Amino acid sequence: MKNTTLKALIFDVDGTLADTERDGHRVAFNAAFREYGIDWDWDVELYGKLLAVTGGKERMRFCVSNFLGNDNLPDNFDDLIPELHAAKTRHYTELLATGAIPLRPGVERLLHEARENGLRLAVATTTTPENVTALFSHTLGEESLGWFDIIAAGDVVPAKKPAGDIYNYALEAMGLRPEECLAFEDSRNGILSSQDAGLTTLITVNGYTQDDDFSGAAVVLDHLGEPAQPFNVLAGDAHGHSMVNCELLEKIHAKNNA
Ligand code: XBP
Ligand code: MG
Repeated sequence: MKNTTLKALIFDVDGTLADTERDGHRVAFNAAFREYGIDWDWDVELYGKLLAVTGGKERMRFCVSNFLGNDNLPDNFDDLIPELHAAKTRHYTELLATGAIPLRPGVERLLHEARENGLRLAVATTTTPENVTALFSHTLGEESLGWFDIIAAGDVVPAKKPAGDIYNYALEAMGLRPEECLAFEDSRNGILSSQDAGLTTLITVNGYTQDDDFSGAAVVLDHLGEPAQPFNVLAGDAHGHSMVNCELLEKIHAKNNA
């Protein structure tokens, strides 16, 4: 057995810590389109297809090239994207401030438990840093931002998920090796990214990602579970547990580093 101890947990944000895509990001994109007089309304189904590309600015370009074309768009649409995306971020963070998007089951419990057990915490996400700050501030309180060694987010790396760059960035910032950490993800692009960085990965699926290919995941669950709300195991080995706690994480880590 390799001489490794579990030292840190690295979390994706969108879809993993909170179900933000359908009723958060999508709604904020549409509000920004309206604000700029752009005749787009991304419905739930189309947005699911657009999630193939991570990053909001990249997603808008993908929509032009693969779905809605540029017939009804202003001539300077590509130049407008950064401004439009800033408006989307404003709408999104305002929405979070209303408390509209809660954390997923088991997230707050696990974060507290991990801290009590001396595990370090980090975030690795493609979303804009302000969005992460807003989510934590409006769910766990502002002091929770200090719980994380590093919040690696957005354009801080040139290549977003599925590239492993954002996880490598977080690992480097923490001075840790991948085998000392576990990653938490919800999507195909997410696990491709975490695996590219060499991380053992736990998956909690959501409505948009339940049919994704999670080959190589340590375990695939519907959520992290609570004492009164056990998770369902969709694939992999949950070692007989019904919620994700530090004991289960140690078992998963040991098995995947044997
Ligand atoms: C999340 C994303 C993000 C959000 C939108 O992916 O792809 O782009 O959808 O946020 P992951 P921005 O959960 O894999 O990190 O508009 O700020 O990019
Ligand atoms: Mg995600």
